[in-house]
Amino acid sequence: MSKALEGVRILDMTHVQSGPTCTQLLAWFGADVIKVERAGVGDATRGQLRDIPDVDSLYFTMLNHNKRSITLDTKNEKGKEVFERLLRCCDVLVENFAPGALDRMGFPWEKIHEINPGIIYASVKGFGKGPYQDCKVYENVAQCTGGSASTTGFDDGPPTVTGAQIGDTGTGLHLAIGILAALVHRQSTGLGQRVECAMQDGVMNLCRVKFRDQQRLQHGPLTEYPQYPNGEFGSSVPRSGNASGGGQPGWAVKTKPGGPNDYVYVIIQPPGWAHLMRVIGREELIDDPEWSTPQVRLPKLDQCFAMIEEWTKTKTKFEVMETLNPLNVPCGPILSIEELINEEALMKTGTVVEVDHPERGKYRTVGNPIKLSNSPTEVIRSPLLGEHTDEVLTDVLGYNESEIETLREAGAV
Ligand code: CAO
Repeated sequence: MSKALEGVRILDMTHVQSGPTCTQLLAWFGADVIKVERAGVGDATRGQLRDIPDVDSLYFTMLNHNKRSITLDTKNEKGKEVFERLLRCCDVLVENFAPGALDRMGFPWEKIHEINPGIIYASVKGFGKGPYQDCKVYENVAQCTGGSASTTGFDDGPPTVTGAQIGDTGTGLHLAIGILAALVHRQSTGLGQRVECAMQDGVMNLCRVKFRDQQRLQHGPLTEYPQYPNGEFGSSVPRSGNASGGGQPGWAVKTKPGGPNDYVYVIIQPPGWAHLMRVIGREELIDDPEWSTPQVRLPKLDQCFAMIEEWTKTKTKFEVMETLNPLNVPCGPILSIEELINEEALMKTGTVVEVDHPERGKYRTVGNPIKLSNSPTEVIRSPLLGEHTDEVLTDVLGYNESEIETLREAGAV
């Protein structure tokens, strides 16, 4: 079975998390991803947060599956020649260096476009053009500068970053979408183009509903936020705790036996109201004019969820799920990472995968969350540093043995 992106070759100059997320996804779809790393050093994450001495970290292995690794010094004169050859035979260049790094290597976009007019040049940067364009940026900086931190957490607590890596992984996914669009565009024009996604912009896109609420705020309080009706609204969208971001109220309520993740998120929709009240033993509220419509419930959502919690506290989160789901009451148990990584159904779909690595042995990872019916993903272990240098130099770039030796002697590879 052929893969969706078979025949597409990616020159992968990415490191850490945002860029590697993008190229890993493209590799899962079948692209030939050649990761360029500095000899002896490699992607810094190979050595970060190591759990086993001298073995590539899980941080690295889990973001670099299905890639080939070559070591190349792109600042070395001979290395630049190899880099140029790579540019000629690749469809896409992806990088997430600090701003201007490729220009400093001697490869601005104009030169890259001249070398290969068909190549797509895709970058992640912290910020777009503006006062912060030269700044280096990591995940939490993006969460803070993209509107997420100011709207996450509880009203009486500090701005809070979220565990989901919306700055890094989120921007990597945005970039992958841009690359795919540019590949389609190239089919009719023959030309590559620049694809850029700033982490601040990617986070803002994921915070779209908060920009909706900012403008609603000019017309009155945000009635679905926990600050309504008794709290204060300032001039900016406040932190909304566990309130639902949509039009239906929701909250995380406690369940049995009371551990840190024994909670279930329950959403109250008008069609589920009667079922919910019956289940929790408050049938008298079904038609009570003080409770029966969303409008009258809004000012007392805290009481609503307190009543529901009285019932959920007597069940496990899974029992609540089993009871409420058939009644069309949307709910979701708070699942811990431990529960998810051991979930058999997720292993069957390939969303959780076990991978064997020659140096670290078996480990589990999150596989490709996007399933293509004619292009299933096979998760292949990440490459060791420079594992494919000779293979790529020979098979892709056409160097012979003595030429490779010369490159080695010059310190290029
Ligand atoms: N050969 C020769 N030189 C190489 C090389 C190679 N194969 N690969 C990298 N280098 C050089 C770069 O050219 C750069 O040199 P200059 O400083 O002289 O231009 C240098 O190595 C370091 O690159 P860097 O500045 O990108 O790395 P850093 O560790 O200092 O910064 C990061 C890391 C992530 C903050 C920065 O790359 C960045 O802001 N990237 C854009 C935003 C981003 O993706 N952030 C998310 C990272 S995931 O949390």
